[in-house]
Amino acid sequence: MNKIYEDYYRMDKLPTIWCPGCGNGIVLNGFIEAFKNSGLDRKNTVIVSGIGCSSRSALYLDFDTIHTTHGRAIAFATGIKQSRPELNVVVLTGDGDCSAIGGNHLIHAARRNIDLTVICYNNSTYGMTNGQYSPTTPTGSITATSMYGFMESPFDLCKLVEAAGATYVARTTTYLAKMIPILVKNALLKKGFSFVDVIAQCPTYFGRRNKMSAPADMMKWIRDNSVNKKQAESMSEQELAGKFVVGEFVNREKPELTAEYTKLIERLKEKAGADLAKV
Ligand SMILES: Cc1ncc(C[n+]2csc(CCOP(=O)(O)OP(=O)(O)O)c2C)c(N)n1
Repeated sequence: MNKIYEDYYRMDKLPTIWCPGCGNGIVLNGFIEAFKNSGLDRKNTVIVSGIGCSSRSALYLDFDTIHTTHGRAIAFATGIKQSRPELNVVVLTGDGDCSAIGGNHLIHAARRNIDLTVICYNNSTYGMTNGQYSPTTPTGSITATSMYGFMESPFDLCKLVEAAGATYVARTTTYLAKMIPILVKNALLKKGFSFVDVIAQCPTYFGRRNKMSAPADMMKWIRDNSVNKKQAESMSEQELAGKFVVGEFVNREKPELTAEYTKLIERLKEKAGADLAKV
């Protein structure tokens, strides 16, 4: 194993539970590379995850980590950041974890613009529980809970968090693995709510049901259905249906919640001091 990864993995926890050909390792290695390049201090960083195959990532990382309950990773992360604003708080989560059961935490964390970095391992399914559909499952997909094809429309998580107020929003895929460390590093260094959606393959529970049982078939499917932000601008809504638009969508400045809260505390302390001086 490459030395950079060895430094960041809890080697005694390997091998992972992930199936051969799963995309999660690509996302996690991308995070490690991003973290190393960011210059952030591991000692001031907390990794938070929920429940799911992807959420197992927290267990494998040699950081201060907290593996919480399904859907509540962002809620725990919000509490950690509010009480210790000096920490870098990173959430590693699945599409089910952060946009189904945890969907409300996701939109409100983005609305509050609290300084978290959320990385969504978006494999379009509930991998850990054997492949039920999730809010990001493409329309028409066969899953354990849509045997005749998924009839609903998926969330575009990037558009969702952008509309809710996030300050950094980007998407890439495991096929475009080299983009992961670049976008995640930007997200880590951004003050505010940052979200990186990484489209990943689940050959075992999604691919097998959708005529892509080989991991390489899923990677080709991801490649063939990805369009970059620039190309997407000249495509119609119909042409974009079922496509993964990749790129950096939002990088803006807005007041960040914990910084504003700290300022309020300072103001109130000053006021209390001034009031006391009058007595
Ligand atoms: C409150 C609660 N509801 C349901 C579950 C069962 N459960 C465990 S993981 C999971 C879905 C995981 O899907 P996702 O977050 O997309 O992660 P993946 O396994 O695909 O990486 C579910 C429904 C649970 N553990 N707790």
